[in-house]
Amino acid sequence: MLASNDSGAIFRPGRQIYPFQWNWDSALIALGLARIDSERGRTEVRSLLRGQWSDGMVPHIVFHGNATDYAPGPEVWDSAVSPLAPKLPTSGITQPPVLASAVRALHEAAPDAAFLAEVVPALETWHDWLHRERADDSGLVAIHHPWEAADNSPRFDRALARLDTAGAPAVERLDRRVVDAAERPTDRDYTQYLTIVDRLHALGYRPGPGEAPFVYVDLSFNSILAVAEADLAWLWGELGGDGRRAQAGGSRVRDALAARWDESAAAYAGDDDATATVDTLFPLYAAVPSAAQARRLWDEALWSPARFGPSQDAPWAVTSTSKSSPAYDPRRYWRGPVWINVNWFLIRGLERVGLAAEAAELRQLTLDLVRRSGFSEYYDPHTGDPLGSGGFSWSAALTLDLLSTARSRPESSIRSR
Ligand code: 9WN
Repeated sequence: MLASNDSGAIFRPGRQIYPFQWNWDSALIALGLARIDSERGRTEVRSLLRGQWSDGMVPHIVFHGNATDYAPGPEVWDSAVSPLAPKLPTSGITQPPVLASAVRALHEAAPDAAFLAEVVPALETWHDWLHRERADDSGLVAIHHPWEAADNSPRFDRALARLDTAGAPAVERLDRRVVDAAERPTDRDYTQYLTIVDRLHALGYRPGPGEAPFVYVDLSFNSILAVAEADLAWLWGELGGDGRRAQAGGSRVRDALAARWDESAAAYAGDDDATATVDTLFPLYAAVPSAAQARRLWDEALWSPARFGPSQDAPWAVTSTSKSSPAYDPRRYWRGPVWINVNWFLIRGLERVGLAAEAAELRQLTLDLVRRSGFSEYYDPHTGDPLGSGGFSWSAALTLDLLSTARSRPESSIRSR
């Protein structure tokens, strides 16, 4: 399936809807390929970095070709408006920085010092850019568009409602030609997304202090950054270089995430505490919770039938929004469905905090879901139905990663099964 999405230089994220290269899709695909085809994984990383801006930002989409079946396309983004943009057209925003973790996985599977020398400095400038351009007072970094994290997640509703969308650009919905409208963001969502793009474009994609039309401190983005900084410091160690900035950056983010622990919710407080989305569990990925907090997060939130875990009427987990939230919408994109990448992040977090049996349970459920419904973009938690784009690359690549890490479990645990 992955081979059918492969142009040789980039993997398209899905058989449908997405014809270009997306940032965290490519990183997760490269990570999943690490043990299978590390050379192809390295090509994916190189292709993505061709889109890096001169100030360090690695954009959320790199438009390698001229496909016309995606909106908003390169002409809307018009990255040439900024002198910082590369020649290759790109979007003007970024996405969760998984890439350093992918490069570490590639290096662990098949060491290649020349490749590290080529890409590690680029990762350093991207992470440094995030702390510089997106700094928040608390030590975390902010996102400037819902597309930098999880599009229509209810956690962004309140911040988006504050936008003035008068004079918004016309919305073009090519996605709904191939996917049921009920599984995608609404036109109102798209009006807000395009309003932000329009404003950011007018500011050359580099808003000054107080100018960004949308600012949100996303826990998923920051948790991914915390892990990526630690991985980058490790990569500098392999290279014999100086990983001190990365190490310190990662620790700062982890400490600031730890301060968001909410004792009454057994989860972390997001920017909008009225919404309960899976974002509030993400610091688990960065092993932020203490042993006692991790236990409560699993029992009372992640695996709770009333919240994110499997229940009688919705046996597939983890839901992207809590089932007890009024915003829960089980088929609409990031407002309820199960995503394979979310499960993968949480499995890795459970392993990191030592909840091995719980990690194995979620891994098994995730593998059962793809066995039942194939490699889809997301899934209905009630029926397990595949939703969104079919033939979804990161769902396949992360399945490879889950399978290969299951195989490398200690002998004793394999024998005792
Ligand atoms: C907008 C490619 C991307 C993912 C995002 C996902 C979705 C795009 C869209 O698809 O976003 O960037 O058109 O909906 O939300 O996480 O990277 O798979």
